[in-house]
Amino acid sequence: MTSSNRTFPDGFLWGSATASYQIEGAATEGGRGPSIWDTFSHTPGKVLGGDTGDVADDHYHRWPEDVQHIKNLGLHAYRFSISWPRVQPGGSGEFNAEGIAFYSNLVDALIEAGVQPVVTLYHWDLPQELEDEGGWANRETAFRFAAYAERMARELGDRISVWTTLNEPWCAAYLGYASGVHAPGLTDGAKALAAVHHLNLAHGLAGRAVRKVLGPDTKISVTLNLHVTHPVDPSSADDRAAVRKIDNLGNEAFLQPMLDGRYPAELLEQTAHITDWAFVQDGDLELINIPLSILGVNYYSSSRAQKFSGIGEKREADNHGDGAASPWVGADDVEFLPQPGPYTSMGWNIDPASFTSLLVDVGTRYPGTPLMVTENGAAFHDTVSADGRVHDADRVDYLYRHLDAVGAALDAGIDLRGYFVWSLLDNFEWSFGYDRRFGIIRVDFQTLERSWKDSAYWYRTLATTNGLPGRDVTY
Ligand code: GBH
Repeated sequence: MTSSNRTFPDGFLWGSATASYQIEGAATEGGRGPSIWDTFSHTPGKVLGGDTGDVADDHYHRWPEDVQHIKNLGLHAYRFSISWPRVQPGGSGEFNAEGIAFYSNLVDALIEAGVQPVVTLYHWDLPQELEDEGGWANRETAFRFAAYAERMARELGDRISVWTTLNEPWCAAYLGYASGVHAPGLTDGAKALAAVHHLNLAHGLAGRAVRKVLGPDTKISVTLNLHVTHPVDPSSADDRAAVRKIDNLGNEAFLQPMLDGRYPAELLEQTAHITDWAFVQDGDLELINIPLSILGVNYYSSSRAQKFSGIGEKREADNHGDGAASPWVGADDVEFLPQPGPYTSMGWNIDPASFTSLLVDVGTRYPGTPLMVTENGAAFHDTVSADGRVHDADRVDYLYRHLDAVGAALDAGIDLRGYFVWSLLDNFEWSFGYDRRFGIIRVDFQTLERSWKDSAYWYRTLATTNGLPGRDVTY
């Protein structure tokens, strides 16, 4: 087998990632309550092909097999999320012992297999009862979230290696409440900005609650999908101003409150015609600005923006179709131009160089906060070959190029502790249903059988040797 010369530091954490609604299924079993994604996916027209997470990968029943796959892949860590409505069906009050036992058993099995559990407390499946009271646009949700986090800390305790409060609050706020392509499907910019703040508050309150139970050294993280947006014309002040607006909404709205204890004045100014930000109360920023043990970064693609001219789109190319509202609240004078490609089957531009610059930029800006790549990966139109296997050379190539980009950030001196491939399994890809496959393990959605793609064998070599394998290998 050929290999590149790139090796990773000793102790670099190799993992894979999933999320509860995308893999578990068993939506009405074991005392689970409904989440906003059950409601959304069962609303006609919201998800491609009418797909729902009712069965998904049936991980709720097949988790022992999935833990075996994780072990056989040689992974050191597994990032999964807890379904809040499975452990607390209404989002407040009564907890559900059966749901808690499911995660407790999973955690025990992972540890038994030598795999560190990395938990995400919120990967978008809000209990529907909380949405009925306003969801993330309602301040109270942040306090409910902290109570749920505290209970999980008591139940799972020191068995958890890293506690991640939120996955991609950008998506939860803007895709859920502004563009409406994610649950709960609202298109209200003011609510989306309130959701931004209440998610930030939820992060701070939950991190504090977990540390109150398990001690101040407990590893708390958050996962952000940081946006790399390039100006169409870097020499144009207008285009650079357009990119700053996107950076403020996409990155600074989370980084600055969480890591610096403030909202940028520019963000408040550029959205003043949407909201007065009165939902930010005295003391909130102190509550949000907790010490972060690790900053999780998800990266898939980059974008290109300029001052609005009428030739571009108000949102990035993401195959959601024309006419969807923009997630970029108040940025009416900004437009996105298509990237040059090549693309994944999500229509996302493949741009590993922007991954390096993102990691170097954020790592340089917050030198005291170690980074972890909590998601990176690609959907392609996998085909099953005559030998019954998926020879996904395109995914191997994507992973190779992005891991080389991670290596370049390490070479630049960035404190980067690990990498989690998205995803362990093909799964429910949100508004695209089962049509887009991100797994390194194929799932046959008829039989629910799992089978390793070439990328899984490739990733096992990486995880077990700590060296980047070449791409020109067949398995
Ligand atoms: C992650 O989201 C999720 O954490 C994970 O659950 C999901 O399965 C995975 O990635 C693959 O999608 O055109 O305005 O929508 C990534 C979400 C995708 C959000 C690209 C921003 C482009 C902006 N990101 N998207 S827009």
